[in-house]
Amino acid sequence: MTIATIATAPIDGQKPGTSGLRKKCRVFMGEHYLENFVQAMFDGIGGVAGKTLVVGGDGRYHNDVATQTILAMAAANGAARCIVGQNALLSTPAASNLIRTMKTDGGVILSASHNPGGIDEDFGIKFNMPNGGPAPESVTDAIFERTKTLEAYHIWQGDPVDLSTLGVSTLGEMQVNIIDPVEAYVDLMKSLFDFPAIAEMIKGGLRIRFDAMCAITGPYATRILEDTLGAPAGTVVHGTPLPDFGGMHPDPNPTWAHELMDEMMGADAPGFGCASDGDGDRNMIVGPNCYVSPSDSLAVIAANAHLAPGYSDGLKGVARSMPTSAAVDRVAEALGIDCYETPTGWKFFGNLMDDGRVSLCGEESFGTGSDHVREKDGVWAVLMWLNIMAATGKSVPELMGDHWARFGRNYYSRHDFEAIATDKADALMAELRGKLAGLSGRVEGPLTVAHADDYAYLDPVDGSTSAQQGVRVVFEGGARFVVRLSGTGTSGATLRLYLETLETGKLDLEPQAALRNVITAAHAIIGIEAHTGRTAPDVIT
Ligand code: VG1
Ligand code: CO
Repeated sequence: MTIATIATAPIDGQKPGTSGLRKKCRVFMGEHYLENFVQAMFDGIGGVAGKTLVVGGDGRYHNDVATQTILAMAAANGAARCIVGQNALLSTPAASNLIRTMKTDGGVILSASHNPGGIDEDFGIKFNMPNGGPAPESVTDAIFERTKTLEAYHIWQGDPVDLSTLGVSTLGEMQVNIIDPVEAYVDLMKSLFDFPAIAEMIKGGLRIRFDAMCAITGPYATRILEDTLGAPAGTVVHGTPLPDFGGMHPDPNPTWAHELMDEMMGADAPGFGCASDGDGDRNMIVGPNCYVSPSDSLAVIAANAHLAPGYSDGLKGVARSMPTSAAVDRVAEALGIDCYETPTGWKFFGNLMDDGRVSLCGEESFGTGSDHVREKDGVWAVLMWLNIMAATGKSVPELMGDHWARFGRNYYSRHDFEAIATDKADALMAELRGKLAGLSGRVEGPLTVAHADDYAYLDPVDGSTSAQQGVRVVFEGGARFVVRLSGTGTSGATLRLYLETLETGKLDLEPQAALRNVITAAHAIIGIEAHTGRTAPDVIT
């Protein structure tokens, strides 16, 4: 039972992307691979000697084994203490909460989020800072640089930790606390939302369906909706986290949460439907026959958050990622609060929240959250919607109808073209960037390009910059499209095309129909077919 220092060689390609390092599970299982990255991570954050870390993940295949490796390496690198969710489980927002409230030095979260799990699917790891949020680029760059020079790693060699039993034990000199992964999170939710009012609404007959997609939110949603708020057993479906997510693709959108969608669009639909992703930070909200786009969900929450006790003083400000629709901008304007635009990825919101500039953030990719943690939060969004429904007495379709009547409707859709050869995707982006300057004035059907650029962000808090965050083409009148390549995929490239147009008159169009001219113009300008051979997207949200 000793600390071993194991010689290793740098491994290529360990560059963390939008949300940490994501690779095929078998890559992580390769000799020294995880160990190399974890050592680079510890070194990149300035060492872990004397530090306290939170460790946990979404329960996907390899989660438990990887947790043991991380604990053994934390012990060998001199960490004072690790706080670990029982059975190595922690949703991403729950981990963020523990990192913050237990005043730790950060945490290691194991997840590939909404990507499928299993030995032949995806695995991932990321470091979160003491504020509970994902590491900024300066830190992930330092980690990446370290992976290139690493020659050895340190690991405690001894019996593994019993992850299933709550309590305190030791690994070498390091203390290990196994805690209930759900409890502190439930307390946090109780402090923000009107649980008695929601319970009353459920007692009054509101039927809820929560699809946990065999991923991490099952235990959280069951404890909150069924055990605490009194919803009947069976409200939460696919509620047990499984290593392969039961074969489901745990991405809460109409394509992958099709069972929920079928039920919600059916004759006997419950009054409220919702789903969350692999690691519990995403959400989808659906009413009976009424799909709520994530951009609209953010806007509705912005307009109504003051109805929840935790937000009764109003919002400090709001922020959305650049490709997210401007629906929330219109609400912010009406409320007289600031609205920030940031690049894709939750890490950009952290500085704004820490600086007290915003309390609500959201992305078009089914991510919504607030400054209660520093991650997006799926169960939080569900409870926020339920709180708004309880406070207003209105259904999801009524809330949407009222919202559009007041603010107009930003018709919105995202088209994903998946598994494109990386060189083709890069060539497409390079050609598009090359012609941006000449696009102004170009006419495509009824649309005329007003301006086009490659989005660059200047962080107003720390002055850091991030370039090449997505090409945007804006038409006269305000319709627009945005194109960028995904930073979270593990095979080939995924091209994301984001489409938006504002309507103040016609509020009940089918979104794809409302966006037809923008879609046609986008294809003509980008040349998606010429570059990739693709004419239609793989996933539409
Ligand atoms: C996607 C989404 C982005 C989100 C990221 C992480 O990134 O578009 O909005 O922040 O996933 O979400 P990309 O680079 O593939 O477009 V999750 O639920 O990993 O934490
Ligand atoms: Co996620």
